[in-house]
Amino acid sequence: MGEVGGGGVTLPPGQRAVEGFPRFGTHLADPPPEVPAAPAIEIAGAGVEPFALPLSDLGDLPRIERTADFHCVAGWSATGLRWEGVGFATFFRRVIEPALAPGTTVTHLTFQGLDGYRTAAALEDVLSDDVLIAEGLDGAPLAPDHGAPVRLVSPAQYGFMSAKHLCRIELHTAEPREGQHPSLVRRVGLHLVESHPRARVWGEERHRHLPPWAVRRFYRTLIAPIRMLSARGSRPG
Ligand SMILES: Nc1nc2c(c(=O)[nH]1)N[C@H]1C(S)=C(S)[C@@H](COP(=O)(O)O)O[C@H]1N2
Ligand SMILES: [Mo]
Repeated sequence: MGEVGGGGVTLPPGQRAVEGFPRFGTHLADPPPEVPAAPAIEIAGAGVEPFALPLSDLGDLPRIERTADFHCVAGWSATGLRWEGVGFATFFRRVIEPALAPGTTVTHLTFQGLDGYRTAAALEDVLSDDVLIAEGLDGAPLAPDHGAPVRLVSPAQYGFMSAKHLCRIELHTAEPREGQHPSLVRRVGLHLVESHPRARVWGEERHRHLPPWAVRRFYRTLIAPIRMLSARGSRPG
């Protein structure tokens, strides 16, 4: 079972609680991307004519709040984060599904950030009740470091599924296979840590091919350098 973290919180297996919520990611020291004047989420891919939903229209959808821990696959967990935004299932039913050509069976979605980051999730995993398109964290608008203007948050999956600076969602009828970053160097690096397609934290689905014990120690060695680099590009605002 999981470890008991600092606040007495039970964490998933192989996770350790950290103080606060560090900025962390394959963006490394790159500063957070500029938010466009009229930000939107583009929807494209299987069964849809591409379209864009202005973020200002998110306000028409019901708002929810979820308090959850956040688990990075490298082994750190931030505890007790209070997210606020639109449930992803609501977004899917109200925005995406009505635009789908009849007979299209979406199985996977790619989430893309303004920094070019991409990650693919199984539809059933992100339709879970705790998955949000988050606009707020702990009572304030989402800071640039944590994914402004909006990000995906899927607390039951490792953090790499929770794409920050969300600007595009692609629909697929089978699992897409691609790296998570436009830069070749970072893609090769990411290939070594080839992520699990489901990434569910309670099943410790860290790596696509290797068992969790084989990667835990190696992943831990990545925490300090990535955390240091990410902090260097930080713009908390
Ligand atoms: N756009 C974008 N989203 C991203 C990343 C990134 O580099 N760019 N890194 C992922 C990883 S590996 C983690 S652990 C979390 C970290 O979120 P945080 O920086 O808010 O702590 O964001 C995920 N989403
Ligand atoms: Mo991560």
